[in-house]
Amino acid sequence: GADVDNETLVTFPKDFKLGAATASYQIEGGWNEDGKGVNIWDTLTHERSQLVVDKSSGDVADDSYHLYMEDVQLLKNMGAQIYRFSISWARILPEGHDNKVNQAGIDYYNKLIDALLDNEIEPMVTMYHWDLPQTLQDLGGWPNRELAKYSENYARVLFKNFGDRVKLWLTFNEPLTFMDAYASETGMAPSIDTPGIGDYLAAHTVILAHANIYRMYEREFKADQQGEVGIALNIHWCEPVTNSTEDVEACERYQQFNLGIYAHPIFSEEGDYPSVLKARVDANSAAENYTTSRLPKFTPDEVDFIRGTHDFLGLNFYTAVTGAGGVEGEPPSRYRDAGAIISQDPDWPESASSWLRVVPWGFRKELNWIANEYGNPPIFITENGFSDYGGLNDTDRVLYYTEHLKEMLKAIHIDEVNVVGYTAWSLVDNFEWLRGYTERFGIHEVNFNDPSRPRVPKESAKVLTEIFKTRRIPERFLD
Ligand code: PNW
Repeated sequence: GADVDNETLVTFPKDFKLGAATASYQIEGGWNEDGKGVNIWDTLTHERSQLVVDKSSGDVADDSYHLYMEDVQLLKNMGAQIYRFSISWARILPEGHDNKVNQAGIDYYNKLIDALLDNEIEPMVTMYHWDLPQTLQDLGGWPNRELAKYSENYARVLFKNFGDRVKLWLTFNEPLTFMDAYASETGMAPSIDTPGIGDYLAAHTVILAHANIYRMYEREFKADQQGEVGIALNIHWCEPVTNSTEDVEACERYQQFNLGIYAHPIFSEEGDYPSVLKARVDANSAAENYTTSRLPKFTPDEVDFIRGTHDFLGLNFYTAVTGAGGVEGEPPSRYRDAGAIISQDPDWPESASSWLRVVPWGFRKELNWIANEYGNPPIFITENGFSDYGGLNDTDRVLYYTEHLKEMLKAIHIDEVNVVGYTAWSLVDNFEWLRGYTERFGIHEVNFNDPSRPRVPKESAKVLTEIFKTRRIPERFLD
């Protein structure tokens, strides 16, 4: 590692970008206003509301469709340099296809982008944060490969309309999470129960879609617009339960099955799915009497086309798991295919979310794993955050942020991992998917019973403001 002084170690590099993140369905509301089409989260919350713990929806959410200037003001108050938000596909293309563009949707995002730039806040746009137009779900959703083409057509509309001002793009948010929407009938939208098959098909289409979008930008826009295109991937650090070869290899497989499934085709030098993924799914498929492997394959031309389609890697990091060698889970399933027994250490501090325990040192380890595996690409931390049940005095969240930022700074300064930016999840309390409004990730509190949806800074917003403005970790949070 590099030799660094104590002051440097707690200071953000000069060009490092700091800000906050949200997603369209979680904050916008305006679900049927001004020509927006229906998406799969509208459908799930309206027709299968029992899947959402408090039976709520994003029909109004934070009402950011009307109150976006308040969000911009919060960012401005914090001294944020960057705002990561997503675009609602069905607000731009109500029927999913590019034959009909909804001008009101274009106008909305133009107003938001212009307001951000007026306040010197850089927009970072996620093209897809889980809200697929229902018309495309009716064609099968992500397991249908045609969506790789439709995604490219949607992205072209975004580049044409916003690319003059938006220079940072993420094609997809957390494909790992939404592939699982095809692996259970009680999961996220569209909540379809085809484990070990539909989930791999969805992943396959999304990787092709990402590559199509990246290559189309290169061909049609890059020379002119000079932007950068990445993808936001999520992963938990996996800590082996013992240092036995079995447990260490189980965690390595966990990384390859959960991060490598997307990152290896795009970011590795050789491209394609990780060899361990192909070998295990092919072998399990044969043992389960399938004639064809449940994992679709890329042709050699596709491997070449996909490899290298990145300007940076977006990383959503929240927590860690423990991993042990062994096979668990029903056949067929991705969990069984991975052959790792995953748990969490009960000593790690909890949050309001069942899956999220606080393991800041896992962040540094994960960053190092990625840097080693993929040749130290620029990494932008697109999400990192903590859930509680609400309240302004969020000391656990303050600790979460300061500890994670300290670990990230060690990765940057000591380990020389190329981390270039960070957006906290989330700017405001919002619709937390199947957890509705019961779990809160916001650094600003929102009262969802008040029609004017007032936003109030929590203690965490105040500490992050201090960090954004001083560009270092305050003395009182150092050990
Ligand atoms: C991410 N898990 O989702 C999403 O990108 C956000 O929209 C979401 O609000 C945020 O993290 C908090 O949940 C995740 O179960 C959902 O491991 C679930 C998991 C991870 C991330």
